[in-house]
Amino acid sequence: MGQWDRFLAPYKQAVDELKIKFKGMRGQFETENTNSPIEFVTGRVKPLASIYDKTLEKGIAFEPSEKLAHELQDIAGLRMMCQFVSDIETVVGLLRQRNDLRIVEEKDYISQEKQSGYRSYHVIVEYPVQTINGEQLILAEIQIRTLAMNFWASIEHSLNYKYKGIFPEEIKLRLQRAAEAAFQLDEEMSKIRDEIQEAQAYFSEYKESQNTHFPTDREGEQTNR
Ligand code: 0O2
Ligand code: 0O2
Repeated sequence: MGQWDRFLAPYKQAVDELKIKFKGMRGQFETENTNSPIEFVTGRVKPLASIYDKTLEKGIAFEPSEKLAHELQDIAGLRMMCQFVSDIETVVGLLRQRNDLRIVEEKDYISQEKQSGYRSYHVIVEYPVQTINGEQLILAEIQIRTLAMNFWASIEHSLNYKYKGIFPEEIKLRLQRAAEAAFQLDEEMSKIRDEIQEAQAYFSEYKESQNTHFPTDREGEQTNR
């Protein structure tokens, strides 16, 4: 096993474990028939090429080290997507009350969006991973954002690759305007939140009732006789 594989292994474990735990939170809301503030969860270990780019940016050596682990807080990255802006606060509250991780920093790019137009709430956590060599504390970055913020960020991220971070002025302006439009969409949706959630609860009840009316295999056999 290479030294990078060995270095990144606990990060992979942290991402896998946290992804299961956060998806579990969504499941718990569903079991209780309560609208979940979490729509979906994704996670990734930062690819080596991106780690390399970040080390160049930060002027640190590209080698597995304590310094790298300390300076790059998003080698383990989780993303939690929400339907409504107010869900983000609920999710952050849920994170604050967990005792399997420790929050080391919070960055609010929602009330203070980035110059690019980027909006998201970032929580940096320290998460203990159990390994065969004992416990290892891993830093992970959890990005919490609405579906609209996520849509904007993924589009902008792809364009960033194309233009290598140097956008033509017109594209930059359009992206800033698109970010505002996405935020307007979030605001409008928030205003009819109760209406939307009532409809969603009605729809999931309807789906459940449809499921319970499907004949089981055994019933199917009987009716075919
Ligand atoms: P389902 O049944 O599709 O909802 P892995 O491939 O093992 O690393 P995972 O979770 O499969 O892990 O992949 P990833 O990329 O971390 O997470 C993707 C999950 O996010 C998938 O769900 C996607 O369906 C879900 N997803 C992506 N975009 C959206 C979206 O716009 N809305 C919703 N509701 N879900 C989205 P799952 O967990 O595979 O299950
Ligand atoms: P990737 O490919 O997502 O991993 P840092 O640069 O991390 O040491 P900083 O600047 O305080 O320190 O980090 P920040 O801005 O809190 O978080 C960085 C991450 O947030 C980025 O990771 C992106 O995922 C996301 N992000 C921040 N600004 C933007 C933006 O303008 N557009 C988009 N699409 N995403 C953004 P990486 O490593 O840059 O990229």
